[in-house]
Amino acid sequence: MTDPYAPRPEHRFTFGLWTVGNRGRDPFGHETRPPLDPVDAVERLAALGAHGVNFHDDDLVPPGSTPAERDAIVGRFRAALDRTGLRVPMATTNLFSDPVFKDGAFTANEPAVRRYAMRKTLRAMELGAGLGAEVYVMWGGREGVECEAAKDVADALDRYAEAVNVCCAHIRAQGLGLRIALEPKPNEPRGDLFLPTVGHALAFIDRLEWPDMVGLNPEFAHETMSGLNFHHAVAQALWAGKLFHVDLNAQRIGKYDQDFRFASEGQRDAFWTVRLLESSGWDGMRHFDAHAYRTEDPEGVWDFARGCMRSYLILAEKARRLDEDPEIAEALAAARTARLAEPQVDWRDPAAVAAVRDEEFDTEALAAVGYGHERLDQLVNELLLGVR
Ligand SMILES: [Mn+2]
Repeated sequence: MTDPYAPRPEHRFTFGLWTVGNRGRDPFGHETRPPLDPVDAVERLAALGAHGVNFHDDDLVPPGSTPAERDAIVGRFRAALDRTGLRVPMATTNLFSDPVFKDGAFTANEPAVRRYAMRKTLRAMELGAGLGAEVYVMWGGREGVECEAAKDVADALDRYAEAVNVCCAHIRAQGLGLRIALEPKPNEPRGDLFLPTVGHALAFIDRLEWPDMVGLNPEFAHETMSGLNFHHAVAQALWAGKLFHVDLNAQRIGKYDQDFRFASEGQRDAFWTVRLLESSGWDGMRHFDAHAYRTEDPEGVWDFARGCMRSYLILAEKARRLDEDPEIAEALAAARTARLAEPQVDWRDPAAVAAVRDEEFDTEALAAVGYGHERLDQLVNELLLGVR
């Protein structure tokens, strides 16, 4: 019997080298797993049915490599991609591990650090584009502060915008064909990070030189850390035409940045996210920015990777069943769900605006209506719990 939840490349699942290559280090303990060769990561991911692999510059080419070493590493990696058919849809830069970035990268107070961060990013964009990447993710892991006195927020945002504009200018000048996806996060590793949520990042994009080149990479854990609704964040990014990439994982509100296997926590939020992505026809990558528990040996990493993809496919099937369920359809009608899509007043027509100003309403009758959300929500719950 064929496994209905077996991942295939057309499902567009991707993993970062840093995700399956995560060695289990945490702020309190050392690595529990040996290093993973990027070529082994490519082969294992391809065998599992993934579509692609993404990387930070330093994940692939260790810092301090000579140009000859760099070319040898990239050549060997490219050969593994050619052999397996795995793609590199996204690339990014590590602007957080090197101590030089301890006060920020694009928003460091020292101008030479900012220019070094730009240089590192321009070179990483060339590396990624050379391997076929079309999306460039920008996560400002050190763009923030603990000591409020030390950092002027408006200046920091000006410098952040300057750096994004420099990156866009380089993409245009070099014909790299990349779109930039900003990845918001509220905190960790800094006490507070700039561009903390999807909403902040959307507003920031409007102030850039080439706003059409810049969109979002929302991450489940990052919005959830703030107590926000990830499904809503993705929906607003889609509504704005700004969903360029998505980072899927699992997270509980109020905890450290957990980056757990997708849908291992927050199954309902994961379900609504999958339903949204699938029903919207969005054709971007379903990227898992997560890692295996520290308890795992090297084989447990592949259980983790398989689990992310299986859970997505199981939730996608649940979403299809929700849309085909006649009792749920009836409950959706009782909730008047489809009626929210009906525009009421043409604001370009002054007479229509004046008419709504003068309309009479029976608010008692309107208020007396029940919307049946308890029944609807329970039906969805029972579907998710496997008894429908
Ligand atoms: Mn991420």
